[in-house]
Amino acid sequence: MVHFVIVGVLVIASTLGLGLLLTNAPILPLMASEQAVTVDWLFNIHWWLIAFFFSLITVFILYSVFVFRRKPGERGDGKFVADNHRLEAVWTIIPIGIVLSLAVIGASTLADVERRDPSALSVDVYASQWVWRFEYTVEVPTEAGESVLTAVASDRLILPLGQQVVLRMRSTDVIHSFWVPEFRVKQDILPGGSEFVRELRITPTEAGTYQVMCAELCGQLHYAMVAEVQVVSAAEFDAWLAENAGDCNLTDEQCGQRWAATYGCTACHSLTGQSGVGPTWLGLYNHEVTLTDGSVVIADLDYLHRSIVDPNAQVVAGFQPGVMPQDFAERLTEEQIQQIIAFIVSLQQ
Ligand code: HEC
Ligand SMILES: [Cu+2]
Repeated sequence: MVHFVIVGVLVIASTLGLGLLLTNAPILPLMASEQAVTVDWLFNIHWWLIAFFFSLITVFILYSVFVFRRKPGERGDGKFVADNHRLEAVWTIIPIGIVLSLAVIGASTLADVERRDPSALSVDVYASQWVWRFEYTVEVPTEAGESVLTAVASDRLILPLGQQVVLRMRSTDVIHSFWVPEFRVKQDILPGGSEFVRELRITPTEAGTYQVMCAELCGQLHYAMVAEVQVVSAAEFDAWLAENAGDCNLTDEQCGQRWAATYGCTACHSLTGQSGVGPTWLGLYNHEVTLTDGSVVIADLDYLHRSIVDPNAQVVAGFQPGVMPQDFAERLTEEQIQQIIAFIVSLQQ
């Protein structure tokens, strides 16, 4: 009997020590969303269960090894116990209870993380090998007093503090996965066109700069599929959106430069002469380009236009078809395409 009391006390003490150590260890990154609070709460429940079972097993083993070791002069084997139905019932019922409780807690946590706020801000997310693109829909008032919807594209994800955002995510090629560790939640993004949208809800609670990374192995440059996430105040967010919405009032070249950045072109195309995922744009215009079939063409305005709206029609030698996103014909207006071309033309050596 006294053995059970000692073992019980040791198990409790070890569980408390280990549990406090694990739940307070600086293992997880900053908690930066409402959803993270729920996720970390569930995570801590698991730490406590782990601490308890680890203690239960190790304390029993170590206690037996030391206290019940064979002493000098002792002989024979230990007692053989078989068919202890009471013990078997206990070790069946307790784990079932734990597993069922975890199922209930898990389901309620999931419901909490997916809770919908009807006024959530909607952002379209396009994942491609190996860039992220984010599109906001903004209502812009017209001179006639009405308003039209325009899209604001960005290669960074800008989010307002304290408001729920629903990310509506599509992949243009293979499976990707949206993951910002500080927000805790993660969602796979599947190809299948605009009919196949995956949603993820996040309510940022800490202003700051984070990084979204792709959490699904998606090809050669998977590791480089990252983008900046900025959580700013609601006022800063509105100002940023207003600044980027509406018409571009700059020269064609400057507007083109802006679209090339916000639509993620420059993530793959360098302006400095170095090849990246795609060929450099420096000195491209009116120069010879060798294609994969060995033919040589001049990169005139027609060629540039075709390369943007139908990238697989003529593939540059040394590069893979299907790497450049195929949806720019739908995502960009003809005016934006012309402005990007004006920008490419301006990049002479
Ligand atoms: C994920 C990487 C990626 C992104 C993003 C991307 N491209 Fe490309 N692009 C490529 C690759 C790879 C090629 C070469 C293969 C081919 O011709 O399709 C290419 C080829 C081109 C070419 C022909 C270049 C040459 O040397 O002949 C043009 C022009 C071009 N892209 C424009 C754009 C524009 C404009 C955007 C943004 C609206 C863009 N690309 C976004 C990867 C990308
Ligand atoms: Cu990816």
